[in-house]
Amino acid sequence: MSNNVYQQLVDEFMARVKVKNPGEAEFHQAVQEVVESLIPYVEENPQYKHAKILERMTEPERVILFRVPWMDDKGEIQINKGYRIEMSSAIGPYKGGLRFHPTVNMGILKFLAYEQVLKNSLTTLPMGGGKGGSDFDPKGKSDNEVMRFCQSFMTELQRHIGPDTDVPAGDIGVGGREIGFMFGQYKRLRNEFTGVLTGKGLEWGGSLIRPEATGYGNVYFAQEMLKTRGLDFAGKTVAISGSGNVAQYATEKVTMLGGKVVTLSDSNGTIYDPQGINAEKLAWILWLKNVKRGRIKEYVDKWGGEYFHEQRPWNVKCDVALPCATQNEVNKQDALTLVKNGCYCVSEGANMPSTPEAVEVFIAAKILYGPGKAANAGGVATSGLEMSQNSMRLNWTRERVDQELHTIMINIHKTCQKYGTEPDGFINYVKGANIGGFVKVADSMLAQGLV
Ligand code: NDP
Ligand code: 2IT
Repeated sequence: MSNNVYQQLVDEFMARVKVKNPGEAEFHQAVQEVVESLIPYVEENPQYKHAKILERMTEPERVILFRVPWMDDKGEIQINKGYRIEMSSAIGPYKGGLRFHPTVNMGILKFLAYEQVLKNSLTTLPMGGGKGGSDFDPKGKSDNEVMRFCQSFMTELQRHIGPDTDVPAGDIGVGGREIGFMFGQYKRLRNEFTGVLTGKGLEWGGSLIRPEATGYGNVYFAQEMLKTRGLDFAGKTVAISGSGNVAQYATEKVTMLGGKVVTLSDSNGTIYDPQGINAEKLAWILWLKNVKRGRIKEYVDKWGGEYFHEQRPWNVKCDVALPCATQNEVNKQDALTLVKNGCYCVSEGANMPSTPEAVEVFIAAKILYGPGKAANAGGVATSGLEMSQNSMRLNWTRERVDQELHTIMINIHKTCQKYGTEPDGFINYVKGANIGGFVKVADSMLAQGLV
């Protein structure tokens, strides 16, 4: 079949998705990227076509939407929306993070849940896909306000989740503090101590390496990509965006491997430190972001370097770029600038940080480009390892979990290579990740009948 015929099938598919899911721009974007890879594959494998697997995967199994009322410190009543998208349980219980951010809406959570299904399949662990969260903004709230919100959120969510049903975790705005408050409320309401959430504290069922896992895993994936060209991180200049959980531990691992991280950012701007963010500076950033909950611009007062207000890191010259903040944070112009400045590897710690136009630039330039659903799968993979430890009521060592995470990332890279290598030897990781994640989910759906 010619490319034109495939394009027509993609256009028809997307026209239906847009009619059924109006106004959900990020969801449309995520689906489009996946079906562009998958429609040719499904045409060549008609068992998936006849069973309408792609159409079924694009409709969530269940969407839960609820009111979250809570009282702030002044005694004023606040109302937020709460969501859980249970996208697919084909290969295991629904699994995926919770995001608390004022931009959260149905389209954003459906895009994240959709990506999660394929990502979780790529890990090789038995996890379906889901995502949830709220338009609640933890910024500027007291610990007591965050606790009251989390308790109210969980009071409803607990009806719908469970260790064999749906296992949420963290994402933007949801870290150890929030998981603790939600776990406490779940336990109180259900009278059970189970692995219903991941990202728990080490003393109460959490796994070693889970806090590090997304950032470390992203760097392990980038390392595998670099290896295909005989390269490694030693002496390389690395630009990272964000300064939250994923960015922090990506910075740590790059530095451990001999690379130099020169940027971090938050929603206000970017810091640039040409000397590199070493272990001492990073320890201070962990305190700044996780304890003081301050802004990244405070870095330059303490350590020097430059602050670029309301700018992203992509104008800085680098060998490797790791976008670790949020969706659509790398646009076409950013991608062109990165490539022009000699960047040859982009590995996504965030979910869908590059716009479709930016992805096109990376693929056309044939640089190493690892999409989020492959490159950031280490976080959820280690959540899967946390679930295993909870089921066994055992705790594995740091070395063991790190080793398993590393092996999983190497295997995800191999899967991408298997399904994404083009006739000229170029590895199209977008295609590789989409097809590689799809096959197991699709075969499971075929086996389980029309459900
Ligand atoms: P955190 O809340 O810990 O940190 C988020 C960081 O990104 C902060 O520096 C934040 O800045 C910045 N950011 C958030 N929204 C925006 C925005 N709209 N514009 C600019 N900067 C923004 O979240 P995580 O580190 O956990 O998540 C980062 C990304 O990684 C997300 O895309 C998430 O989906 C993805 N991810 C996370 C995993 C995990 O295990 N945590 C696993 C896989 C993917 P500010 O403080 O100013 O808001
Ligand atoms: O996007 C993601 O993979 C996450 N936020 C982690 C999900 C999880 O269940 O650990």
